[in-house]
Amino acid sequence: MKNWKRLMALGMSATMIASLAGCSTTTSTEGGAEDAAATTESGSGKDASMEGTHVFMFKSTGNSFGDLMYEGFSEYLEAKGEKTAYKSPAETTVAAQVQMLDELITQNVASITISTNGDAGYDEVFKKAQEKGIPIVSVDSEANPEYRICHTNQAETQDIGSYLVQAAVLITLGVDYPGDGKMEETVKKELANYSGDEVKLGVLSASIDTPVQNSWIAAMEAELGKDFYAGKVNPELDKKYGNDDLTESTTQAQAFIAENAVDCIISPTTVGIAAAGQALKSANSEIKLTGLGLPSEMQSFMPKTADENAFDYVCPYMMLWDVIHLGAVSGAATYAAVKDGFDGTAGTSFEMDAFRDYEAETYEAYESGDGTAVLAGTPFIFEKSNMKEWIDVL
Ligand code: RAM
Repeated sequence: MKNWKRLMALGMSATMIASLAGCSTTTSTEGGAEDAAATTESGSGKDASMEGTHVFMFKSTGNSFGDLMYEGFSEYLEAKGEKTAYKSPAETTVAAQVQMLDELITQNVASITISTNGDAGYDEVFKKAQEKGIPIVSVDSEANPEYRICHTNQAETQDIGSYLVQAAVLITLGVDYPGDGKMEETVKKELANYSGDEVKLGVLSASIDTPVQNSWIAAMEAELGKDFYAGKVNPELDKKYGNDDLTESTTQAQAFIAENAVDCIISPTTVGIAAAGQALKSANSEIKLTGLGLPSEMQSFMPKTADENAFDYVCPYMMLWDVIHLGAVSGAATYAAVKDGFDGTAGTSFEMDAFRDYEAETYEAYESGDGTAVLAGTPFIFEKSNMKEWIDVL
């Protein structure tokens, strides 16, 4: 029996919780396809033409986060009788994605749903897609607003940035997860009584160009600008980049350990946080860790039962959202663009069918940066009381 109440962290709706807890069929292909042409296709097998196929492209292969999004994307679209394919380059670079996109567009795919590796460098290939009438929807990491129908946002950017900083400060001060909706007030109270050395936070990110991580880092910096941090927490983040590669992220985590200049590392990437967890644990470091992680990948670095001392572990608590549902929402946006004339203009909407335990829902596009987005969910906390039940789910 799941502890539903415990899962209500950070305002997650009951429907979403039920759905996430109910989806135990995760088939993460962990590190699965390492080769450059890594592909998973539904439909009639390897030699099938890509024409008419809905392509899902993640930043690179070998990342369970991308695999889980594709799981939701393909499940949603296949239920509608559509053909899907998972295509990601081996390298987490703009150039590698652009080359792959170019080939797919030539093959007349039906749509492209993408998590990008950068803000710039896609114009030419996206223009080619537009000219051929192939819609582009982005998810997780934004595509250029000029060419996308809309972005599928996992959760409010500022919320993610604020919660990550608040968690890192509380963890540094040795304070357990204070409970739903209580993070900011607890940080204020704890810092008001704090007279120790200035807290210094580090960030282990993906690539220096990744739009989504950079937007979260900007949100963290905005959070650190709030009055109650002044003089207590250093407003500058010490940033390092592991390129969403396990080896490079480990090297960067080891650099944090060697320099010993930060109290807590925030890693807003599932690859980075897992690499840092292992590096900090192996080194028996006093530096603590939080960020965005998958419970299955973080189980060795986090407490798993309520009676444990969270601070015996490298990462006392962390957060994420329903990755599978996020992929499904991007699939629904793409489907609406191809079949129902959804053009992503602010104020326009599409209907998403019921998905697993989520009921049918209408998503309305809103202004986001220079383009528009739909909002898929909210972040929630994984901590000692709920970790165990999530390890098999995400
Ligand atoms: C990683 C990716 C992705 C990010 C998640 C949290 O797997 O970098 O972009 O959203 O982590």
